[in-house]
Amino acid sequence: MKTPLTKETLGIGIAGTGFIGPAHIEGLRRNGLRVLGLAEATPELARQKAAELGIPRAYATLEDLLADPDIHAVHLATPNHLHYPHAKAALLAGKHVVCEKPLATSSAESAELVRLAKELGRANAINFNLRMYPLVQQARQMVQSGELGEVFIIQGSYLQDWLLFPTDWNWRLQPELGGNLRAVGDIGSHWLDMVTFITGLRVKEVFADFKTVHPIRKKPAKPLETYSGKLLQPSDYIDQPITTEDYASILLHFENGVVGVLTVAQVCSGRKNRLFFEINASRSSIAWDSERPNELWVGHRTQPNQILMKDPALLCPEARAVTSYPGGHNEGFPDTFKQLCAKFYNYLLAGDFSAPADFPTFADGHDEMLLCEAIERSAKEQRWVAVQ
Ligand code: NAI
Ligand code: SOE
Repeated sequence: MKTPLTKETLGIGIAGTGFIGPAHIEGLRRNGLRVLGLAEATPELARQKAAELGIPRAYATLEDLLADPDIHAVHLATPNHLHYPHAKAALLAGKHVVCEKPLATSSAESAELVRLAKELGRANAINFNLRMYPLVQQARQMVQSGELGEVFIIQGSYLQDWLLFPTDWNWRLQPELGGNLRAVGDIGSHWLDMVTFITGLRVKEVFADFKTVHPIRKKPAKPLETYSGKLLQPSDYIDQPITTEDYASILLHFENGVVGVLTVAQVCSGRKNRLFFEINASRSSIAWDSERPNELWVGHRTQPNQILMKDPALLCPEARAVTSYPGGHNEGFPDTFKQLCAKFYNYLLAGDFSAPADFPTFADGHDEMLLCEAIERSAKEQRWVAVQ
């Protein structure tokens, strides 16, 4: 009989340590979990990053990482086009997998990963980490307990400014690396996952309108990590035609006759990384802004509106479970990684993968792919498209 894994014996590997890989590492370490090794784009970079991040093993390739029997779980924080081949290889090597979003670049691929994980009995998560904000969990409880009444409208936006200038560049702008959808796949996916998580309502059909504000961008001659473009000089750029959307507005029909609208854009000066949702229901409304994540607005018609500040003493048990600090001690983006890692590894170490997961799984990643494909088709054909 195999000895069950414990926190002490569990070894974790990570592929990709650019912008977000280190947030995974930090989230793992804050849970007392052991990050044993990493793989990078090249063996030299792996050695350099392992030294910088204090990780004992640097592998020459992902295959080497997967061949290490001391590694039981793998985090994939690589560019989007690598998620499917790497997740598949990791599952086939018997590893549990936490994959960055999007899960794949097509629903055929994401469906295969869901099937493989199930057949091979491996724990799996997609990093829709924003679910783990305490006040997002609180919003879910408020909607699903019926406290707000019957939901009518779900609206909001996800806006950023880091791709505002035509000289702003990242691999996400290249469909062969980032996928056919850009703003929608990169950040709209977080919003869609969040509102479906909060309300429990699936999107039935969509009508999308896209715009590419910069049909030609200036691409730097050498690759760069996310958000590091601001450090470049305006020399050594080449003209690159852009086929993916800088902006999208999407009309949404949810189950139960609930309607909604989402706007996403990566060219909105001053909006650094602002996910905003508002849910209007028959008794009250709620709204939340990821740039002020410790405040939940509650709107009323017949009494003054309220701001609920994050304070575990005032939160429901689900929200309290993802809160590490008392009221007034603000929690933010890195804490969502800590909380997602806590939930995933508690589940993994408990060992019963038939139990329902309390974190986003590959199945959620697959749902998101189906939704994104409907959005892409709708924008192309300029009509309502049903989500498969
Ligand atoms: P990045 O470009 O900053 O980092 C990617 C890293 O992957 C780089 O270090 C690169 O050298 C490495 N890499 C490339 N090819 C590799 C290979 N074959 N094997 C191993 N490593 C390889 O990109 P960033 O922003 O960190 O994004 C990575 C992924 O994380 C994306 O899928 C993105 O959508 C997702 N992401 C999710 C966030 C969230 O909040 N959930 C936040 C930021 C990114
Ligand atoms: C870049 O747009 C990005 O880092 C996304 O890739 C993340 O998923 C989001 O959390 C923040 O913005």
